[in-house]
Amino acid sequence: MTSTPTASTGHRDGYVPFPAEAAATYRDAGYWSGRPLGDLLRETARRAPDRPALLDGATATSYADIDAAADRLANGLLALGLAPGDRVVVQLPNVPEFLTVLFGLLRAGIIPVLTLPAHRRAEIEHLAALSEAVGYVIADRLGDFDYRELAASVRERVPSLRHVLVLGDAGDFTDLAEVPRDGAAPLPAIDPSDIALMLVSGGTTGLPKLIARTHDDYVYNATASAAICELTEHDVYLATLPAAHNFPLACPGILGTVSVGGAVAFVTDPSPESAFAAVERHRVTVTAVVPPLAQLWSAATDWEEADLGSLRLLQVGGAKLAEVNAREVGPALGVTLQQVFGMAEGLLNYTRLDDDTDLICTTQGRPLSPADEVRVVDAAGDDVDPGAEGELLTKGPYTIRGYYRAPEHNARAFTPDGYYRSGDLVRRLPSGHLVVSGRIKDVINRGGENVSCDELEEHLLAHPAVRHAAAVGLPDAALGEKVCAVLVVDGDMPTLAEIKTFLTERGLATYKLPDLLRQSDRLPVTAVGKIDKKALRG
Ligand code: OOB
Repeated sequence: MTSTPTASTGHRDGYVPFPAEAAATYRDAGYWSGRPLGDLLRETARRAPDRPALLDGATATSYADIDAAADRLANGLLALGLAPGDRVVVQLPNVPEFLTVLFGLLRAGIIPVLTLPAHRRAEIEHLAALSEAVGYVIADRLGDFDYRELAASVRERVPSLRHVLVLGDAGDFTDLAEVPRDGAAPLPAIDPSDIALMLVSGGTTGLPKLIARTHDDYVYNATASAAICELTEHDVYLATLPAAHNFPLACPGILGTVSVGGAVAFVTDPSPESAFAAVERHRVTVTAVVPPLAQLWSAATDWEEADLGSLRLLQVGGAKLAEVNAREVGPALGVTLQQVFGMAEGLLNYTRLDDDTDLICTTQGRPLSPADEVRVVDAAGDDVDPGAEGELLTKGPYTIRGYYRAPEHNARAFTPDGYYRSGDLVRRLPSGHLVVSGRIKDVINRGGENVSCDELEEHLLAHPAVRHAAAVGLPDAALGEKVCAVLVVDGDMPTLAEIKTFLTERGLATYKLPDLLRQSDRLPVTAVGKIDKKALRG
């Protein structure tokens, strides 16, 4: 007799669950619907089997076909010996197979650990060891990077890793296409309060942390986001940012689009040339980008010829979009701009589609859910006056209560009553919209005066020659730290004296003026494309 497999509980060691009382509230209020994440695809496939789920080149794959492929892969993975509750590191570029792999794992109750294509040995080894991953799914190569070499070295160092599954030329490993597709193993019953998948923190210090998201919370994350963005089955979502990142995955992203029966397309190269061609070809209506990319796309409309007429909504988030840039995006690309201030830990803030232009261009949105609890506090942890700057603390129906297997860090990163300390400095407007003013730690201490990097960068960007700007503190014998501005410019590099005059005319205090300027061709970026301050400080 075959019995339905259930997950062993090992994967829950080191998981911080929602307290029972909070969980009951979220369930009773309907935020948690009790559905496994894999059912988002199942439900759409039942309702609209023939609608296109995936657009790739000239091919459209239907919901029914993707649904069946996910089941077959789930069966095959179980037949290979993987078990519900196991963790599998997934590191794929933005290829169509991402969708089947993700849903295949979810259907088998196997927990994907979603890493980014730009992660390298230090991160993958750490994440595989921390999650005690038994599997690692990669593509053979991307550009001139060979993931099989990375897998070989990770496998040597992480004893739990038994299966390396490769999309493309598998070499010594297992070809993903050869995972048995005729397995008859029954798919496990999924507990919706259990861990669905793990995201990697975008944290600015130390090694990345694992963020375990439950079926209940992530279904809500994706479906409520789809509602805010008014996604319908007529929408086509382009995964421009790495698909494993929370923003393109579920805000509303790929999962939100699947939940309403829209179509998803992928690009591995987010440059205007490649992304605009994809927009034109697939009649893309929605996509999400980080601010440097939004700027590049806006500028590129001057020279790229592609027809972007289908695009209705451009979501920009992941880092602060300066007001000057925000004002350009909508008119340049002919879209509604939506600012999204989110975090893999949970809380999402969106400007609403019908917010007025000033709100859209000067704020980073307001919380997604009526059940999101947001506090803005001072250094002592007390609520600041309305409208004043402070650190954002939050808890709610889709915000974690602790990182996975990180008890010491959790003691600092969460308050005793369960709020996540975001480290983000914000001001809250009477409408509930938040204005992000920096990171607690992204401050230069110049002879005892605090200079907010974000504030200085915003002023630098207003200079007509400055395309990108980053302010960093450099060690200084006299001052402790001095202010260095790294600039990417169009045309001639302004002199330090010119920049100082410009900033002074904008009313900036003298102690905030840069002590030195550096010119750069490009600023270093993180795995998802945000400006990498850590690397700049070197
Ligand atoms: C998103 O998620 P993460 O986990 O990569 O990074 C989160 C951090 C936030 O704590 C904040 O410091 C920064 O990135 N951030 C923003 C921002 N959006 C994120 N800072 C200023 N303005 C914004 N609009 O980056 C993320 C996750 C889901 C949706 C969107 C972004």
